[in-house]
Amino acid sequence: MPDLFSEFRIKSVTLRNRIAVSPMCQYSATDGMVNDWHLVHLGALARGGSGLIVAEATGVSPEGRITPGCTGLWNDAQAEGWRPIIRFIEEHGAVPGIQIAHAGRKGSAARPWEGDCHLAIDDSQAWQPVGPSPIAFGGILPRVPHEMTLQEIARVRADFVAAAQRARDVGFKWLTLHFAHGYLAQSFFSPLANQRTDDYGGSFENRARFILETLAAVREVWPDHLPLTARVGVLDYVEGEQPMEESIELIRRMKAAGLDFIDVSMGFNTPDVSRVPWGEHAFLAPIAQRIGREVGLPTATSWNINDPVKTDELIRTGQIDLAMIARALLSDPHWPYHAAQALGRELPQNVLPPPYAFWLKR
Ligand code: 8OZ
Repeated sequence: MPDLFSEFRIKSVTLRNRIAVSPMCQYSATDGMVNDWHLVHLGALARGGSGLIVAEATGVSPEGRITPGCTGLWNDAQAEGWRPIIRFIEEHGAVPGIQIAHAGRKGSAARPWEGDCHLAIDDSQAWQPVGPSPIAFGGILPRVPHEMTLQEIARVRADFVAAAQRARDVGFKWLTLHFAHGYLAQSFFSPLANQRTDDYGGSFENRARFILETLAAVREVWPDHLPLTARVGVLDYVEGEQPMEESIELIRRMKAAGLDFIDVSMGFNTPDVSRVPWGEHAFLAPIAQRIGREVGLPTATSWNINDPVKTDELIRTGQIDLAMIARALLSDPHWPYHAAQALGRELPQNVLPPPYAFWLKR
């Protein structure tokens, strides 16, 4: 069995280890453009030795952002901005990935440290959020979304395709579709957010349609030799969510539509997260393992993955193929180095760049 420091191969991509940077919003872009912040933030993570770096939820359109500070890929200038970041990540031995997203009814929000709530309607940076049905998320995101027309659904699909093409053209090697966390695609799948009576709502087939069509359209342009992955919210821990069997069937159909890898996450389709077992280390891992086995896809999960010994065990026992690590890597980009120490392992050659290895091994 592989361990935390084993390579991971998928399609033409090889990761130097099983430590992956989970996408983490930085809310620090202007007009969707990355800047020095993103280079230093992601560069530090590459320097720190992780195998895969998935850049934050990046809007496929201005209205697809969560906040006005989110990154975007709806124009070529934004795409070009990623090139130095991609170059730095690759020069330091990591694989550059990006998560493309549409925030749906949770969009048009203030940055978390500026309130996290929907922007006022008359705020110059606000926009009208959209969704499958005119049902507000609630809590601090009370705005009722505009119910998307079929034409608008087709437009968002085309926006995902265009963003995937830009990601491909500037050199990302790993693409993650954000189909989780109550954002647009996830909200089409969830009966908690979708009460449409047309082909995009009601039955399982109809609620799955937005995700499956978007995935299939992206697969047409995303190179066959590169992994096409998705982060999917498989449960919400609230009454009224879809049964797990539906989530598993969705992922089975996603595999048939060209998905190569699944990152199992939550729904967050309502403000009620009181039943999420936050305190348990890697609490989604058993669910990810079940999905990976039943569907037959390489699998990752995230959430509260921070203990090196327990994380190594998740890999060695075959529960997950990759550990998507977020906060632990933010607080310590050199988590891979410290994990090797905690595991009593000789430091793999490729975890520290030579100028650091030289000093730290003395
Ligand atoms: C965790 C929970 C809810 C949303 C994202 C900003 O997925 C998020 C998010 C993360 O982009």
